[in-house]
Amino acid sequence: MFVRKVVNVLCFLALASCAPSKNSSGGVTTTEPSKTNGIETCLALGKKNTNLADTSSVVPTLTTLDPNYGQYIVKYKEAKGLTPSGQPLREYHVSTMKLTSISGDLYSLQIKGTIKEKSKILAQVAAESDVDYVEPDYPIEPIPQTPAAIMPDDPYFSKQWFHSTLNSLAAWSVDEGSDEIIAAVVDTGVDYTHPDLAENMWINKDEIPNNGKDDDGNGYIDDVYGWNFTANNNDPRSSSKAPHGSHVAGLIGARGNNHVGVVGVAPKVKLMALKFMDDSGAGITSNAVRAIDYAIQKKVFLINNSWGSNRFSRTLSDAISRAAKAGILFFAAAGNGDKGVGYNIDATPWYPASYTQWNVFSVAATTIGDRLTDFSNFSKNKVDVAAPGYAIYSTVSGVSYQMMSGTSMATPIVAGLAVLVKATNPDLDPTQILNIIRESSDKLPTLQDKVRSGGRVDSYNAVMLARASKNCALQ
Ligand SMILES: [Ca+2]
Ligand SMILES: [Ca+2]
Ligand SMILES: [Ca+2]
Repeated sequence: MFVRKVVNVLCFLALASCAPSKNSSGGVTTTEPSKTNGIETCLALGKKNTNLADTSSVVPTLTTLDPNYGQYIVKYKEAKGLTPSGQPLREYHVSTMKLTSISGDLYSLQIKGTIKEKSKILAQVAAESDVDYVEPDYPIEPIPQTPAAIMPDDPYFSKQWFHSTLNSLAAWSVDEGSDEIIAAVVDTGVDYTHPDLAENMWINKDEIPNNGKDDDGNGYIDDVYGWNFTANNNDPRSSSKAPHGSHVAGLIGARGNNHVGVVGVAPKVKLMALKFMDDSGAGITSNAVRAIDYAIQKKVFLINNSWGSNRFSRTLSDAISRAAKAGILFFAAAGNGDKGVGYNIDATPWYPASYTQWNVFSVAATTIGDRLTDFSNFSKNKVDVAAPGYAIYSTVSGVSYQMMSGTSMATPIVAGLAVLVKATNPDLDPTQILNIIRESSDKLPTLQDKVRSGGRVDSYNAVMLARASKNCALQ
């Protein structure tokens, strides 16, 4: 545990050392156009000019002759009538200079060379008797979209209070997830025909459907959406009696902005349906292990595990180790305690949340008021973060939706967040992704002694930290 902690701290420090504001050229701001120039230009363009007859002259200054640009606008006092490929009126003995007509008296001047050479040329051009002024052809940037501009059209979005706690809208303005990232749902099955899940279901492209053959040679015949390990068939849908897995799947990634239902934490993702608990919700360890091994073999990004037991299993622990070796994240619910009262899993372990492999990331549940729910288990050592887990609205079997509460709901919310982080910066390694989720969580006084990070997850903080970490590779 000590080694794991030290490694994680070091990894995070490596990320934290990246200055988000530093530009990709290594911060040499004297030779690059400043970003503010572009933004000021945008603001200036948005300002209404009430004096249409304004004839105030622009006197060239040191600022407008700024030699840090490659392109300038030259305004002559009168139209020159040159063709677009026209020649400069004076020869400056610089072969890398090009003057082309914009319209009438306006010309575009491109200059290459050192700052010193460019300064000299600009001064010469500006001093020409027929030149009115010279100014940089300032770059203009689009105004960033505000979160409100991308409000999804899913009709039940407003029922999902947790998106406002997670700051989902702002997070999605950075990244919405990716169809390249696979999240395995090891649970009671996933209704892959649900209109809000169908588009985000993983499809086994190596398997030819319904030909009675195991085309990809993984031991499962016609496994297109995943596998049903309880009935040993290729239909891993959840039933209406045990819709738990479909609810979990919708929290990771119900399709967003599709005019239908709800939105998952990652509106774009690929969900793999691995059913190991039957229609009464019962399952056995060996089938959970078969499901985990299926996911490992298909190289998923993460496995969501909203289930557990108070018994340690060597077989299950070894399967988690195989996933760890393959770099697969293993999200585990902290458990719901007994009779509605959560307990410390340091004293009374709950598995798989209590396993100690680096990839086991355990999640407690919070209320709308940002407190730990009464039922949520906790641990300063074994539970990594907290996430919303009370009155959570998501997809269930059939064309249906339901409100559910539990650490089972908090866990896929964090799994969805991991998808957003990975999509924002695909170069992050799995331990860095877990560090980002912990470190970017909103620290809450009531969680300090309950979870390792002391925080409740925040999607926007997490994707911003993931984005800032992109500069790491350049240092
Ligand atoms: Ca197969
Ligand atoms: Ca087949
Ligand atoms: Ca939807």
